[in-house]
Amino acid sequence: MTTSAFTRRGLLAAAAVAGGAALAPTSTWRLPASAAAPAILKPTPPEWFTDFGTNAEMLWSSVDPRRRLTPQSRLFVRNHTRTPVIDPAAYTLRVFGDGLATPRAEDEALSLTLADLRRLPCREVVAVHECTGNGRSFFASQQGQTVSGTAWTLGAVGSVRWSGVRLRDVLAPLGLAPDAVSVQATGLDDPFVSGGTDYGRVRRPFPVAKALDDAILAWGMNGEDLLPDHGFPLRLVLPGWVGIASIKWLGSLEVSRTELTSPWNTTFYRMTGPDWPADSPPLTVNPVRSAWELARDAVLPARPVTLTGRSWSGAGRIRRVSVSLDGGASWRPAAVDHRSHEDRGWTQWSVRWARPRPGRHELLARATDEQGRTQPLVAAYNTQGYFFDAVVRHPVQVVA
Ligand SMILES: Nc1nc2c(c(=O)[nH]1)N[C@H]1C(S)=C(S)[C@@H](COP(=O)(O)O)O[C@H]1N2
Ligand SMILES: [Mo]
Repeated sequence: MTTSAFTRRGLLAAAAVAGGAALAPTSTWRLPASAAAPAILKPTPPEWFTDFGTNAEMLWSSVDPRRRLTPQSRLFVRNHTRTPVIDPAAYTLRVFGDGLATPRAEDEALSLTLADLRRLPCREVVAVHECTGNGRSFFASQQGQTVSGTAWTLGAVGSVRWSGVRLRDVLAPLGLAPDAVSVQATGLDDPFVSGGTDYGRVRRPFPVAKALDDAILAWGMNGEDLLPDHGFPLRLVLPGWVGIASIKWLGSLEVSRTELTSPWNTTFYRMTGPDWPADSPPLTVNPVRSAWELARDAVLPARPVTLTGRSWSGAGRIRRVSVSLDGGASWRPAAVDHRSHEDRGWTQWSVRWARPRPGRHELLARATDEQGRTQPLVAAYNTQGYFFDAVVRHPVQVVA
């Protein structure tokens, strides 16, 4: 990466925008929001999604087993407020902080346009994208525990091909202070207000080490521009990490020589409750999970059938998957599709059920990743219901 990726003209233009940015409220970047505007703009029909208002969950029963990547139209949406509509021509990414080689205050942030970013080498990354709270409803239904937050089953996840630029290629021409440690990403969506508290704009810090490793600033998914709901025109992607780390509608990046914090790494998205220390760290790498490509309580005919599902881990590849067709009494290995080992997407698997007998059955799938992490049988309780990684009991009905 060389500084020539930012042309002199681009930098001058950026400097001009930076000068004006302090005067221009972010609302100039957006169409007028009406109070009646929906929180999610893409269609979320009931055959593809469970509607949670500001959030929408992908239905595993709608997943096409022949398709490895999740189409953008089918991907879950998790909004703290509502999807903003941003004019890409007026959009800039503001970069500031004392962790830059030449420190910049917020009001003198460097502003990068999409054209500036598109001059850098384009990168594509296939990776699982998943909400920290995926599977949360099973704390109640499977473990009898009360937790707060959206009652997802297992569909707050997808596997997609991101396209954009590496964050390290964006930072290289700016240079970092030798002791830069933290980067805070802030979204352009409305401030998040909950329980009478205004938490400000959705934002979360992450280590410079992750920024320089595999962080991406993405404008595309599966070869299309991002949809507004998924962060158009630009979002951060921290592969393998909890969904909240991948800030949508990325408005600014602050690079700092001190550890930055936000409610999204202190109050939210860390483990809280009686079993956790008060200083439990912010959640980062996603755990191991598995899902069957079936509706819960799916009705199956009593004849031989091949069942399919997927397993994934934030820490790397899936090494093996065990399945049980009898509620956990006996286990067998699933047939794992090893083509999925070429990238950071999820792993598809299948199992032949030779003699399904009429009645109710529970299907279980349990994966192990290449770090040796195996899904537990009970997930660790925490009040906000994060990281439900236990084996999920999936009921089906076989009819004669
Ligand atoms: N600006 C902003 N970024 C955000 C959020 C948000 O509400 N606002 N939600 C986060 C959470 S909790 C998740 S799980 C993912 C969801 O991304 P998606 O809606 O594109 O699937 O975005 C993250 N980034
Ligand atoms: Mo999330």
